[in-house]
Amino acid sequence: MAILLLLLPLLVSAVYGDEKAFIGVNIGTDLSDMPSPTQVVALLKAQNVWHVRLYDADRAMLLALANTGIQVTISVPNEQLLGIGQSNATAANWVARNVIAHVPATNITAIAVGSEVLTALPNAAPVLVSALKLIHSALVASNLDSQIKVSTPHSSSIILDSFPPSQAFFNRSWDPVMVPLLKFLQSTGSYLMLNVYPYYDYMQSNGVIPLDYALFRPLPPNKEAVDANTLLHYTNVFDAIVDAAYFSMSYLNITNVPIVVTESGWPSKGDSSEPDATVDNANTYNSNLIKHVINNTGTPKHPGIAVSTYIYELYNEDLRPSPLSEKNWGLFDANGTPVYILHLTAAGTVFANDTTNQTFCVAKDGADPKMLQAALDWACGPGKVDCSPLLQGQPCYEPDNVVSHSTYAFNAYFQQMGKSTGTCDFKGVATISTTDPNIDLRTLVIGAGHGSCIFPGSFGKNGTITNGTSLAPSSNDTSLGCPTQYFYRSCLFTTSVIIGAFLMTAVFL
Ligand SMILES: *[C@@H]1O[C@H](CO)[C@@H](O)[C@H](O)[C@H]1NC(C)=O
Ligand SMILES: *[C@@H]1O[C@H](CO)[C@@H](O)[C@H](O)[C@H]1NC(C)=O
Ligand SMILES: *[C@@H]1O[C@H](CO)[C@@H](O)[C@H](O)[C@H]1NC(C)=O
Ligand SMILES: *[C@@H]1O[C@H](CO)[C@@H](O)[C@H](O)[C@H]1NC(C)=O
Ligand SMILES: *[C@@H]1O[C@H](CO)[C@@H](O)[C@H](O)[C@H]1NC(C)=O
Ligand SMILES: *[C@@H]1O[C@H](CO)[C@@H](O)[C@H](O)[C@H]1NC(C)=O
Ligand SMILES: *[C@@H]1O[C@H](CO)[C@@H](O)[C@H](O)[C@H]1NC(C)=O
Ligand SMILES: *[C@@H]1O[C@H](CO)[C@@H](O)[C@H](O)[C@H]1NC(C)=O
Ligand SMILES: *[C@@H]1O[C@H](CO)[C@@H](O)[C@H](O)[C@H]1NC(C)=O
Ligand SMILES: CC(=O)N[C@H]1CO[C@H](CO)[C@@H](O)[C@@H]1O
Repeated sequence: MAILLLLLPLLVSAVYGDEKAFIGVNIGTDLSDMPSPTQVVALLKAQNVWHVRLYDADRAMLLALANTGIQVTISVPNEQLLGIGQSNATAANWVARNVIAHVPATNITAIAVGSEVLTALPNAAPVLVSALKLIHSALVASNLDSQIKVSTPHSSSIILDSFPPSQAFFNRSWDPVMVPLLKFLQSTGSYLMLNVYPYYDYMQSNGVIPLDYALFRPLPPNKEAVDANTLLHYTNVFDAIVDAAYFSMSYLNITNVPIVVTESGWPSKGDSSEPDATVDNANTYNSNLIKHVINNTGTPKHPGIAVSTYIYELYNEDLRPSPLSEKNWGLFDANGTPVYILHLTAAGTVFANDTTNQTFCVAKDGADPKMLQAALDWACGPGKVDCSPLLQGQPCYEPDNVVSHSTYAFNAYFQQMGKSTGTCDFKGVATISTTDPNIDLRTLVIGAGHGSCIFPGSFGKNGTITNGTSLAPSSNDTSLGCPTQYFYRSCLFTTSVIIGAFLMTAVFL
């Protein structure tokens, strides 16, 4: 028995493979100003997102995703399910139009047939498995079945008694669908698609589920949930739900179907009845979720087994119906501006860059222009900031005033010095700000006709974070010569002043 138990994890990992878990995003399109497919793809690339799920098979979107390396899950919308489930020809047609027309240029890797059909459209449940099978046989006919998986996303509410996870089971009313469905997934090497929303579990628990447990925050040991049957410790709701799904499958004797979480997220805003839909909570949930998934942590039942997850969702969808939270699940607004900056220091591979503690250095309000000028000259000279974007005709020349130019230079210096303590002072004329000066200034003047002045460490129009490396000193040159052409007005420093500049360093910084 002991040997069997020890072997089990090995068997599972042999069946599941040693795939690395990935993070993807869902792309809902209920926006009044939906970005164009090329803009969407630009954002995905800038943010290092290589896996997306569409809620349909929009032609323009699939064309924009062609030759990008992005892997795409497309969907059969619920409205089309009845037709497809009842007619081989309709299913074959759907595959011809939405799949065969796009592969291999567009890397379609899965088809989600319907969305939460058992709970959202129970009338279509009798044809669900048939729809999956007909789509699959159309793929087989085109020899695409090994590269494109067919499945259907479920709401986790079909799992009953989900704590402790070891006692969970699928609502038995759905056995006539779930049993053949799981056999289909098993025989085709596909996976169970599951939508996991600790937010709703937390909301509906009336205080039984601690917020920290839903947000993957550390719990005191006495608050950790322990499954009395398995003695497995659960440190977060997400794992408990995924394990409940594994146990529900094994209850039906299915032990080798992996799980992909097709939706998970947290809203950043809600109405008065949704006090925990906040930017902080959304950021904490999604940041922790991403770290958890990418680390291949797996779950207590299947540690190390990939549970790839698609974040819900890329954009805030302002056209979604009430409550307010429905419109606020997105990571970005329609302009591609992040709703919040994820804390991903360790993850690093998705969502571009860590901007934890995003801070900027700006000219102080009401600072003496002469002091600003002196500090600007210092930054562009001894401070080694590349001030060339401030030259006439260059992107950051406008607005041509000392406040704007010194803000650019102060911020560049601050970013280049790794924002270390004391590097945003400049004799008291600079101050740290949490507001992106690029966004502030752009709405005022920068961008009018120039458009591309992007401050180091700030967001570009794409919502991408600029590297800042181009602003680093380009060489080690210690001569501290006076690169006059970079100066806002003129080089105030003569050689004798350079020595003074070194002394001033201590005062300025
Ligand atoms: C598509 O994605 C799969 C991973 O599922 C990868 O193995 C394959 O190389 C990709 N194909 C193309 C054309 O990029
Ligand atoms: C359905 O169509 C596929 C081709 O798309 C074909 O291989 C299969 O035999 C058809 N099945 C039925 C039941 O007609
Ligand atoms: C199980 O599913 C049936 C059919 O949808 C539903 O009527 C019933 O309320 C569900 N049971 C529970 C406990 O949710
Ligand atoms: C699962 O397997 C057990 C033991 O083989 C059997 O008794 C049980 O009926 C099976 N359950 C299902 C749903 O197939
Ligand atoms: C990452 O995985 C290792 C085990 O593989 C685990 O010890 C560690 O706690 C995980 N880290 C996070 C942040 O989940
Ligand atoms: C963010 O700021 C906090 C408080 O100042 C600090 O403890 C933390 O280390 C910072 N994180 C990063 C990544 O700089
Ligand atoms: C968006 O970003 C790409 C590269 O990341 C850049 O080439 C392009 O110019 C940017 N577009 C705008 C409008 O900033
Ligand atoms: C950031 O700079 C490094 C080094 O110059 C470069 O390799 C990388 O591609 C840049 N990243 C972006 C997003 O521009
Ligand atoms: C800067 O100078 C140091 C010491 O002379 C040298 O090791 C380093 O490679 C130089 N860096 C660059 C970017 O030239
Ligand atoms: C935390 C993090 O991933 N920072 C990265 C931001 O991007 C720069 C340039 O690509 C990297 O050097 C940092 O490591």
